[in-house]
Amino acid sequence: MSFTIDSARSIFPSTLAADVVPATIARFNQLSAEDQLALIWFAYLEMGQTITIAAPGAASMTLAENTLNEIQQMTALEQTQAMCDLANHADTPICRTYTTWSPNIKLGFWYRLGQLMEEGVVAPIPEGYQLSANAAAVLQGIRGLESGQQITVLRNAVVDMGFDSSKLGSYSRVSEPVVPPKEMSQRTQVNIEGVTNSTVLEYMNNLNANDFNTLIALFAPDGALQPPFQKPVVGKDNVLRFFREECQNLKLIPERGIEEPAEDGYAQVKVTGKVQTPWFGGNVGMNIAWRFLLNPENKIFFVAIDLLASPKELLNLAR
Ligand code: 45D
Repeated sequence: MSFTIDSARSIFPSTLAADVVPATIARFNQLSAEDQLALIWFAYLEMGQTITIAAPGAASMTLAENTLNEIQQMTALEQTQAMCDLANHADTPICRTYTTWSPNIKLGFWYRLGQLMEEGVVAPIPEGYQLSANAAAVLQGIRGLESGQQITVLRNAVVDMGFDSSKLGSYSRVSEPVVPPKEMSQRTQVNIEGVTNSTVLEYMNNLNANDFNTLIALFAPDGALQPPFQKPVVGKDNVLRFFREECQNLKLIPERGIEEPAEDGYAQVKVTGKVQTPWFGGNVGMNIAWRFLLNPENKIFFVAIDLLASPKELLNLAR
């Protein structure tokens, strides 16, 4: 028996991911658009009291600028409608444009809209808006999550909005320019208790250095990467595009791991540790597991990245 991407997905099956995140998103998606916007507004304001979000890079703002200007020209009623349209996945020009954007541009767009709403330049959530009982329950659920899970819920809510990409036909994707890799002298080396596999160590170091060309050479041609709560991204070209569009300036802080042989000369390695996103820097450390399956040539056939259910999972290195 040889591994397939599908069978590779279940290596280290005892890994407990934060399923509360997709469960929360599913409940959120049942709410009316008005409730969704108000709920995110309240969640965002509350979270802002304990964790600070970094201003997005200038590039993502420029790419969303036309749409932001367009919204500012609207009447308050039209502005509210445009935001509800995004939550409703409506077929409008703005929703179509939104769908072409990478996650960081979508987040930057909402970051700016939030500021404009706070300033009263864009229609705010009405003062005294009453969430429905269901929406209040979802918000209460979000309050109980770890900060890494909270920001993942917010990110996924934002990424899901807009017109359905599968109905858009062919379109060109819009993402921030790729930053140059870090100078050799600026690079850091990870140290992972229990792990010496060179491919795994280089994976971490090259991702931390934004050196995506060196990073992608660690993958098998048919290799795949499965981001948290997503289907695998398959094939070197797609994985490289994913790195360039969604993985700039991450900070991976792997802590410990286990390596063991698998069938057919493959090897499986599980690593746990923290990841920081440039949006929140050191303020939020997400608890993460990487589950690698390496082929006999020590290339990455599969790697899954999971957001863990709890800090306790950082110590779970069982098969
Ligand atoms: O609707 O090894 C308002 C991979 C109200 C790569 C609003 C990885 C109305 C490989 C407030 C205006 C990437 C997989 C909205 C590793 C309204 C690899 C605005 C993992 C929407 C390790 C809301 C990386 C706003 C990971 C502005 C796990 C919300 C990265 C903003 C995780 C929310 C990154 C933001 C995460 C959330 C980032 C900025 C979870 C950012 C989250």
